[in-house]
Order: sequence, then C-alpha cells, then structure tokens
Amino acid sequence: MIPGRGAAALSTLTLAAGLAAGNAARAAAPPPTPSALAFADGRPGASLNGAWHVIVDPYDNGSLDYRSQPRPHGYFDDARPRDRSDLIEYDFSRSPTLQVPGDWNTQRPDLLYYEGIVWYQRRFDYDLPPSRRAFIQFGAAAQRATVWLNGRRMGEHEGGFTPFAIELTGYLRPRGNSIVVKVDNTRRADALPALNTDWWNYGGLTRDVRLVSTPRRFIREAQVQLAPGDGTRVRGFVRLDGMQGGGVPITIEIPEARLSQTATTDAQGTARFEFAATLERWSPESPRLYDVIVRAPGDEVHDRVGFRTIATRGHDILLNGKPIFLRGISMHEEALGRGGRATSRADAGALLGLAKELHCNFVRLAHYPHGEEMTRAADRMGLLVWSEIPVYWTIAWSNPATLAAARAQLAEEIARDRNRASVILWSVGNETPVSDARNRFLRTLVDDVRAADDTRLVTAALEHRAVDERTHLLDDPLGVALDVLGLNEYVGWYDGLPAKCDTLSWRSAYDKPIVVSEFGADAKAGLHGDALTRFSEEYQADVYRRQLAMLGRIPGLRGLSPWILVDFRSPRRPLPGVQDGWNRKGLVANDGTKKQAFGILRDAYKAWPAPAPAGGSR
Ligand code: GCB
Repeated sequence: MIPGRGAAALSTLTLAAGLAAGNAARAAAPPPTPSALAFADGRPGASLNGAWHVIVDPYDNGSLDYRSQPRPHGYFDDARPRDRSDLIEYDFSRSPTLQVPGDWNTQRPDLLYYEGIVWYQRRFDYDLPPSRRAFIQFGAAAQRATVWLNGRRMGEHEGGFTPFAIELTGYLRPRGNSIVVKVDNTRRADALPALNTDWWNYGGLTRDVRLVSTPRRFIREAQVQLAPGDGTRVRGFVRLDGMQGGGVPITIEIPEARLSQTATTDAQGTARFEFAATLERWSPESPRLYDVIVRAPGDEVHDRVGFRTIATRGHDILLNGKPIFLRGISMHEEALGRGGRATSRADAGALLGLAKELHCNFVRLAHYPHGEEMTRAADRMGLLVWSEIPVYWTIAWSNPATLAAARAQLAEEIARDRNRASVILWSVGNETPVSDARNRFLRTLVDDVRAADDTRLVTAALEHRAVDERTHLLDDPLGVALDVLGLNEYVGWYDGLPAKCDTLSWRSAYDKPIVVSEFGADAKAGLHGDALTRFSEEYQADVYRRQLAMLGRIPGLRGLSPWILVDFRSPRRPLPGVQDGWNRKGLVANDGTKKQAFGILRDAYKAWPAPAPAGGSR
C-alpha cells in the first residue's frame, strides 16, 4: 500500500456506469464442482502427514531438459540407478525431509524467501478392499501442485489455500506406493494472489494430507443449515458420488433434537430437503453445536453443526433476527510464537484465544481461506467469521483464466465450510481498484456466492475517497451488489496524522451495514516514544484511541476488524531494526508480547455499547 492511497483513489466511474458494467457479460456457466471430499477426516484411511523427502528445484530441472524441453517422463520419479554405471542425478531416498503439514520457508533457513518448485516424495502402503474407492486429499498445496502415483500423473490443482482430492482407485498397490508432488509457489501476474501482496508467499504442503477410503457410492457433500427467515426450518442438500440413476433414500438425523428426516436423490444424485425444526441457536454467547448424521445406503457421515440465521435490514446485521455489532479483529494465518503457516488445532486455538481475550465476537480471516481447523475452532469458541479469497489489490481482471481460478477458489472455500455456523460473510475482494473489468469480475463472484449459498452474506473490503479535506465517502460501485460493505481506511497512518481522526466526517452512498474491515498503525513491541513517534507503541495506541472515537461517526457502522491481531512476515517491510521483514501492525508481537493498543481495544470491546435498535444508526 502507498501512503494516502485510500484518499487519493478517485473513481472516475459513476455509480450508474458501474452498475451497467456489472450487469453486462456475467459468466453463465457455473464454476467447476470442487474435488475435495467433505467429511474426509471421519472416513477410514491413513494420514500422510509427517516427513516427506524433498528436492528443491529452482530451475524446474525435474520437468525440463537442458533445452528447456519437457522431459519424456516430465517429473522426478522415484528412480534408482539400475547398475553402477547408470546416470541418475537425484535420489529422493537420500534427500532431506520436510514436515507435512508445513510451509517450507520456516523449516529451513535457506528456504526462508524461496519461491519456486519443491518436489515432495514419500512411500506408503495401503491395502484397499476391492469394494472401496481411494482418494488422496490435500488440505492445501501452496500455490499449485501436480501429483504422480507410482509413475502415473494423477492430477493437478491451482490455488494455495483450498482443499482438493484426487482419486487413486485402481492405481494403489498394497505395498510400496510412491507418491510425488511437485509444488510450485512462483508468483504470477495472472494468478490469485498475483505478484504484489503485503504478506509472505509461503510455499509447500501447508495443510494435512490424507488418504481417504470410501464406499463405491458415497456422500460427497451435504449442507444442513437453517433456512433464511425465522429460523424454524432446516434446509439443505446431500450429493452422492458414484450414482447410477436417482431414487436413493437419504436420512438426515439430529439425535439431540430427536429429528430424523428423509429425502430422495434426483437423477444427478442430489437430494434436497427442508423440514421444520426447533433448535437452540448458535451464537457467540452460546456456540451450541449439534451432532448431525447423514445416511445413504452403505454410507454415513457425521458433522458438528451450529444453527443460526444471518441477514441484514437497512444498516443492521441481524444474527438470529437480532441486531449485532461485530467486535472483530483481522488476522493472518501465521502461527503465534513459531511464525510460518498455522497448521494445527493448537495453532488455531492460540490465535482465536487472543481474539477472545480482546472480547471479540468476530474475526476477519484475511486474505485467503484459512485452514479448516480455524473455522472449526471458531464454531466451537463462538467467533463469527469473515472468510475471503485472495482477490487482492491488482489482479488480471480481464483474463478469463484468472476469473476461472477465482471462481474455483471461491467454490472450494464455500464447499469446505458450508456447515460452519461461524462463517457469516464471504468476501470477494480486498482493496481492488475500481474499473469496468474489475466490476464485472467481482460481480461474477458475487453471483456465484448467491447461487451456491443463501445462508450467508456477501461482502468485500472496499476503498473510499476524499470528497474534501474533512469528508470521506464510500461509493464504490460494487457496493450495490453487496450485503455488507467492508471499508479499509488508514486515517492516522497512511492518511494523515492521528489527529486527523478528530475532524473527519464520513458518508456512504448506500443504506447498508458498514464494517470497518481495516485500520491500524505499525508499532514495534517495546519501542517507546511520544504519540507522534512513528513505530512506537504510543503512536499505535493513539491511533486506536482516536479511531475508536471517530468510528461512531461512520453512518451505519455495524462492526470493525482492525488491522491486525499479530505481526506478520512481509517482504514489503524492510525498515531495519523496526520492521526487519515484518508488518508491525499487530496488537501482539509474534512472540506473544502484547502492545499498548491491545489493552485499548480490549477495554473498548469489553465496554462496547449495546447495538442501536433495529433500523437506527449509531
Ligand atoms: C491494507 C491491506 C493489508 C495490508 C495493510 C497494511 O490495506 O489490505 O493487506 O497489510 O493495508 O498494513 O498496509
């Protein structure tokens, strides 16, 4: 981000032009069906976490020969020399190992800033009964992966934050399987994220890898949620894989509520259902989860599901029909204390535990889908979630392949978390510069969300513009398509000094709830000065104090998620002795040290006023 960019980004588009652009040329075909298996963790199989051999391959030597032509095999297979004269210039079995799940950057000092290709390999045994199918499921491979099993190329995946599965049925051996994964985190202008971000581009098999065994016909996906409305009806669908013809009976059970309902699949293998139910509502104060069991002949899956409704009315966000104010914080998926990607339930618990200490009821999981441990922990801990895909800053808005990749990531994110009560907001972009091409792109994503999931709201983190020295206006044309307007602003840091907060007024072109999705200031823990000393804890604390006073003057403010919970690694931040490669806007340093501003936000949230009556504005 550049100083003052928020205030200077004057849009030349009128609202009407933006609308027209949004309506034109929307993508007609639905995005591809995600490959990941819902409920994979509860199925038989084997974890493939642990030590994998790796070959670091900056020149793509595994795929290309010295003329940069594809090798016949196209990859580093698990070859060994046939005799002592045979020339093979690599050997997985004698190569070092890296832990999976985990980014490669923080496991080896020489890989800290490495961007490129790493080949992962491991061996495993798995005796698959003849009546069953097998899949390998990756929680995430950052940023793209190609997978070979026993010398055969099985599939590939693009997008570093969402799960995918590849079917291995028919190719597994009971003993001595060798799996090779080429993982490539090279940044590309047409990818998501693109070339420029303010976080580190961690590479690797960053989430769990699991071998999953299913019956021939199995439950691939199911949504069981409260239907929008008065919260008295459960609605959803169950999709089978391996169908021949329709008419398969499905049962949906919620034993603790003594509910058991049936439905029947259509010719495509999908059963839709809706039934009346009296269920205790999930909320941050009472994050009640029920066991839900879905059965099809020969298969059953279990989930822990919370039931709540979320809607907007005028400026209000209504959780279970009642206005709620989102007391939030933004966070990256970086492990507290250790740095690098958060990978475990304990990592998720530590980060969200800090949010609870702040008296938050809301977290913004920036700027890409975080691991499933995070949203499951949010379900258990009673934290509402904003979830987003890395459509960040400037991307290739006019490139159809980029749009396809964004749609695929969004579909995969929704499919993974469609039963998480905590997730209330799908965000389609962050600080994206207004243009016709961008509006078309983002409107397509909004349409996709609406087609895939009517039990959550759509948002985006938008910029604003200065009408004059004392007035800022939120009128991004995308606002017309969103339910909730995210607003990023850095008054007091990139935009003037902290005292600017005291005199600024805000206007919005929309009668919709606003969530200030970012504000903040850098402070190095332990660096002290006065309230005008950049990078001191006092400066950051002053920005928080003045921002909190100013926010009450934003019309329709219904939540905030200041930037950010914990300092995070960013190559855009070189200031020696202060940043040293870290964005220091955390309320907490990566070693867990709390800065002064942590206490200011915690106290403000603890005493936060009750929300205004429905329909009113604060
Ligand atoms: C922003 C971005 C966020 C940056 C932050 C900053 O507006 O959305 O990704 O890290 O500003 O610190 O500049």
